[in-house]
Amino acid sequence: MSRGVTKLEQPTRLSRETLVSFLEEMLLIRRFEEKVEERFRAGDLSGFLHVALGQEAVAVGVCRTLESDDVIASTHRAHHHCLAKGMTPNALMAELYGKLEGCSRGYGGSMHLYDLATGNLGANAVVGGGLPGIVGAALSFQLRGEPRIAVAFFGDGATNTGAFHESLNLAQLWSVPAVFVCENNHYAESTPSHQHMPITDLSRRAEAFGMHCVVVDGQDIEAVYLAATEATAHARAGNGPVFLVANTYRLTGHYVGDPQVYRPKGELRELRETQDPIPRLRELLGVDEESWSALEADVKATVEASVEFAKSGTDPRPEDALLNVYA
Ligand SMILES: Cc1ncc(C[n+]2csc(CCOP(=O)(O)OP(=O)(O)O)c2C)c(N)n1
Repeated sequence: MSRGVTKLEQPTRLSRETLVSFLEEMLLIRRFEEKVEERFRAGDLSGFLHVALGQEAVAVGVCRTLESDDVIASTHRAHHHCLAKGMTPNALMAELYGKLEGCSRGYGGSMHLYDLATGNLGANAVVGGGLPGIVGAALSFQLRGEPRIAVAFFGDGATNTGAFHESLNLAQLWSVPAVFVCENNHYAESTPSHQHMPITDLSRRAEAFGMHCVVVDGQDIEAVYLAATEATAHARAGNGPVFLVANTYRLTGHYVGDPQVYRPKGELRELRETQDPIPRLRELLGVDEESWSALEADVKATVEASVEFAKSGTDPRPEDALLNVYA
């Protein structure tokens, strides 16, 4: 697979205004997650954290094609999806700080982020765990005759789970309005995809079910947006589910603190130089230093404000620890 950044020669198909707004949103997610890493290393945050540096274009490109009452389900690597679907940085940061003001009232943390108000059915620590619920949500939209769609995000590793195959099978059989977005970052934890699956072309996973499939360069946000527009329109029009494969790269470890000894020497540096969706879009738009600094300042202010909001939040009471525990 080619890793070179090909300079986009065709004129952009989206307006400059739209692309600038994509750039702003991706930068906010990037700086937010870098801040999360920083606060985790400083000992402010507990738990286990997975960030999605490098994968922002998939989350933003797909979520921008959704309506507010469409729903998503995410994975253990969920911050970018949550922000792109409309969760506020304050609600997310407060959750990571374990505060009542967090999206899951401080009971969930990074892998259990829920926000029904923005159509977020939740992050999920179980690999492949979000897919069955998305089929159920899509089935309910179909049965009620609602023009809504349900979108599952998951990694390449998840395509090896039984839940993935069962979900795609039923989704196609029942022709539900679902889009399955595979963020193929070429690794499952420390295992490169060629060591965990016998095929390289992930679109073939969809062939087994006769499902419509779209494959896209996940580092090119304009391409992601256009591919997602096609995929979501297909599902919304009642033509059945779609498997959307976004080929992307994780420009960091599997988890915060991962020494990444499993990567070939030089891989990370090369990927950061050639596969970062943010400089790629900045270059396409020709954003000058002055505009970039202003953008950075805006984003920084939002991220810092979220940290202040989270720090001054309310700690859950120890006596409420078993609230909402049913089993
Ligand atoms: C059912 C299940 N099996 C194993 C794990 C341990 N685990 C956590 S993340 C991960 C890798 C997932 O890889 P992928 O789906 O490609 O997502 P990525 O981490 O690349 O975003 C594994 C195996 C788990 N959480 N759930």
